[in-house]
Amino acid sequence: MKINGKEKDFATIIKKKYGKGIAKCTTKELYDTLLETVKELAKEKESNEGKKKLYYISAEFLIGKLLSNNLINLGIYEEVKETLKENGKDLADLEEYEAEPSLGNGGLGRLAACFIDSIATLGLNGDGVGLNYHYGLFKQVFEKNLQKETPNPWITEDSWLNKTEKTYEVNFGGFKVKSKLYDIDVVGYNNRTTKLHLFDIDTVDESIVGETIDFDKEQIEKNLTLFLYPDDSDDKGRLLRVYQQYFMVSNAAALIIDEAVEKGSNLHDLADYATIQINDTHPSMVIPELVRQLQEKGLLMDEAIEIVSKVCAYTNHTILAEALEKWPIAFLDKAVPQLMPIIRELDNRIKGKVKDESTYIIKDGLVHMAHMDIHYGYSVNGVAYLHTEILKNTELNNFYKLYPEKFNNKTNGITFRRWLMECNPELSALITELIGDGWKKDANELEKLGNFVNDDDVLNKVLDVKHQKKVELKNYLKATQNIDINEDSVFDIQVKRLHEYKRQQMNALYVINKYFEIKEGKLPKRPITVFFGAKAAPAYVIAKDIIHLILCLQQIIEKDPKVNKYLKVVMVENYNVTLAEKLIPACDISEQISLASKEASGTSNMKFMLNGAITLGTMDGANVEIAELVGDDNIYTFGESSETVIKRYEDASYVSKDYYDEDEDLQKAVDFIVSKELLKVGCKENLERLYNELLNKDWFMTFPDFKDFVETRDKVYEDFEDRKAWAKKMLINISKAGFFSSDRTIAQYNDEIWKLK
Ligand code: Z57
Repeated sequence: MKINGKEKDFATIIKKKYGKGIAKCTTKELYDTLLETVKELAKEKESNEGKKKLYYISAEFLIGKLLSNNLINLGIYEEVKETLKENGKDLADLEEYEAEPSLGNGGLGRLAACFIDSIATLGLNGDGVGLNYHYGLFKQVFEKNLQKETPNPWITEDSWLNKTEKTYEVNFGGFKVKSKLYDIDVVGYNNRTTKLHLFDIDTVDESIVGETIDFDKEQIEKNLTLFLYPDDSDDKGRLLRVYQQYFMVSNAAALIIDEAVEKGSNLHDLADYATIQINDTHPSMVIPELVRQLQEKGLLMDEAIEIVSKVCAYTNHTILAEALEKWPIAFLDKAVPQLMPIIRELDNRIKGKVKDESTYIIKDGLVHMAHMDIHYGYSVNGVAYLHTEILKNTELNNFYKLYPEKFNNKTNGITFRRWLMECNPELSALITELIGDGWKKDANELEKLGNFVNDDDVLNKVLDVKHQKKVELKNYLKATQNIDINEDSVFDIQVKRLHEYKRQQMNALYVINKYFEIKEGKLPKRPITVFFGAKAAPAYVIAKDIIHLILCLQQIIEKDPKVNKYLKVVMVENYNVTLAEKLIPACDISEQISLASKEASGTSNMKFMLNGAITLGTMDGANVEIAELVGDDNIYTFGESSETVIKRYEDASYVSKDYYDEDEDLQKAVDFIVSKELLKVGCKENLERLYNELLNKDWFMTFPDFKDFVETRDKVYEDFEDRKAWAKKMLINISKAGFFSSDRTIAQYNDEIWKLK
């Protein structure tokens, strides 16, 4: 590898630094040195310095561990791995040593991370802007079959953060703070870099955090960037969150103005220098804040608003009402009083010209952030075809009627560097052996794999790779969580945040049903391992009850000698990006079972498909596009359509009890939640609450889909036994995954929204 133009090898660097060979070094010494080396290499790479720049502002960037990812993108992964191996060291140990920065909750945060990887790789002039949370998302531990949350520090002395000199003053109601900017260099797979800008303040006090994640929420100076708000698609709204969001966007706006002026902007032409992508409503206050800062620089209100409307674009990631932020005026008056007059002005302008009151920004004492985004942004996009259609025709129809030209779709994508090359080098090597390595730069080339669907030798190799990844997962879970797995069982996996609309509870009902079948002597042809991985928001009671149910089932089935040979439930602890990278390549069946219309896109569905898992899913989110691409023979879909579901909500006609009364199997499964057996290992309060919730409400309609789910899933297990036919399905899924590269998504954002050179 080259550093500052000179050829240097890792062994020489180590020798110089520690006066000994690689073989004699500790993991920490090796890790620290590689970190430093990668940082230096990243600095040498060029970034795009074009006139117009994209600022992707997001409250979350779930970047995951960076060492191996950076080695791959720098093109020195193999070299480093080999050198370590020659000296009796394993790169995997260094990977384990690295702390995972959990600066995101789930899909939305991971999407932002994939996007900056693709922005760097495509060589676009674009940066990420967010917050440097000291603890990120909580660490999940299980105790007595319940989720406990503990703090998860990730910033070590030598981290990926580079301290910069940038600092801004940010005013809150009654006090002000000084920001500090930390940058992470994002290395593209193309000799290019870009930056992730994470703002922080010096006064944050980690010592106010104890064993739990509770802390004094009053002392803003001490806690502003301490934690990532741990909710996902279920925003309960809190004052601290408003402080965080304003801190983020006020810094972002100042940075944007600074950088534009530095390049020669007179601010009247700011739209030629900057475009902002607002990731969900969390950064929406950037609209009034940018207006405010432009006024401070001497621009008049009219012009400031006009400029901001040419700069800001909004992405919607959900139709769940509780995730569309609406802040009480009182909150904003207290935290950011300087913004309220501007927000009122923005709202009055709409009230002066738009009749449809449902689109107003301020209603009943609440500020509707998404409404502000749509009126004052130049683009509104959804994240999958179906999602965008639902926005246009239902959820945001009143806005669509006002501004049809603003609405567009950008189906999500994932970076194949992390989600194939890094997590599955074996499959990557097989693909390259078959079609060359052009797919690494152009994911559409994966289509060429279609030529091998009748090649028995290739199909066997595909199965071999899958088996190897299953063995690797088995060994990893044994070593890290002391879990025993049968690698010859079918690996059926549902990993994602715990939310009722994602319907982990329906998956659990299936497990109960299977448990009964086995007890009655109806044995599956092959043992089944059902994996779950999920964190629940700490305040989301029912979500935690569902975790409780799954952990109790795990225990009961484990202890049942009649059943445990055929069925196993594994709820992995602390599901995160690192675990995703181990679970996904090992998966046979990808559970994507959200209630149709509710999952905006999903992105794990894409990662699973790319790694040769077959989807069992509803016609929701990006599953619809997966089905379209692979065809009916290569995906298993079930359940009611989004139209049916939407109608059912509209006429409020759903009564869960009716389904319960009709279906004996369902009844048995639901009743088991509060059976003697379960109450022996679980908590009465939690289990009864969950039981009642399902019986009396079942808001996400698991009962109507239950029968179809059971039948379809049983069919999947049956088909799995024809190994050749199954391998063919796997290969077709991999060959059709190219569309879901985030390089494609980002190219579309650029062509149709940002228009960067
Ligand atoms: C989040 O992870 C998503 C949406 C939200 O509004 C919030 Br808050 C968090 C997810 C969606 O649920 C997924 O369906 C989608 O794939 C992902 O965002 C990325 O677009």
